Amino acid sequence: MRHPLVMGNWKLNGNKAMVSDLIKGLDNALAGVEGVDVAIAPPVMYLDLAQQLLGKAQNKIVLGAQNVDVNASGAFTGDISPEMLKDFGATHIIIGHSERREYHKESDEFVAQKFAFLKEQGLTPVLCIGESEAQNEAGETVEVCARQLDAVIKTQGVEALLGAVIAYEPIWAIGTGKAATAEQAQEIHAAIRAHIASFSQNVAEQVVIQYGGSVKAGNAAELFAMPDIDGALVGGAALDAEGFAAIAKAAA
Ligand code: G2H
Repeated sequence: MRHPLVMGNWKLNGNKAMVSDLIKGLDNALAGVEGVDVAIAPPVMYLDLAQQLLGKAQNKIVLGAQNVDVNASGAFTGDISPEMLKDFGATHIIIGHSERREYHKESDEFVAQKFAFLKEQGLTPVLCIGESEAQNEAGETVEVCARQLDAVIKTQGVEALLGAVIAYEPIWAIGTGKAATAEQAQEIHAAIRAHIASFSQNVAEQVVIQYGGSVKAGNAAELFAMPDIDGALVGGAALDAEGFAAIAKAAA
């Protein structure tokens, strides 16, 4: 039985006061919510503060981050290693987000290297995949997702996906307010799972596949009612404690 994961991707937002308010507010709003794993990925600058606040929280909120480098240390200006993330208690690390693929020209192969490095370091990759609007309109959605997954599967074996998280995020739905319908998302999630099952039925059944892209309290329940949607990666709506907690409750 897969356990849903609702993770907040705060992107490039926040300051010390906001991090503090949001974590405390979320902790209050999550009282009594069970049956769902909840995680947050603040900007890396605030991991220290977040770790301290989560240490005092009543509810279990997993700490994550939004990116990692492929190097452990050395002359790599501006980069952050898995060891550094571990040092601040971050365990769930988002990689391959479409914003990084687009703005930082990250390739499938580079993202797969990050995946391997996180696994090697005992961290949980949250691997984002998803198609652009043009690819969607050309009917290439499943092919694009399969290619992005295959960069990991064909170099590390399908078992590498065990314990990792996949986030299916159609790019046309990200931050646009235009979420995929629950039926559209389910169809693609099922196809992604079928692709993984073509390598291993066991891995396909176990791997958590989140949906991401304009998830909010108002559309979360219908998405989570779908058999192949195991929670969500939430951007904009994760910046409001009550709203994000409502999404987590819908997955519980
Ligand atoms: C997709 C998502 C979080 P939003 O990027 O990863 O953001 O919920 O704002 O569409």
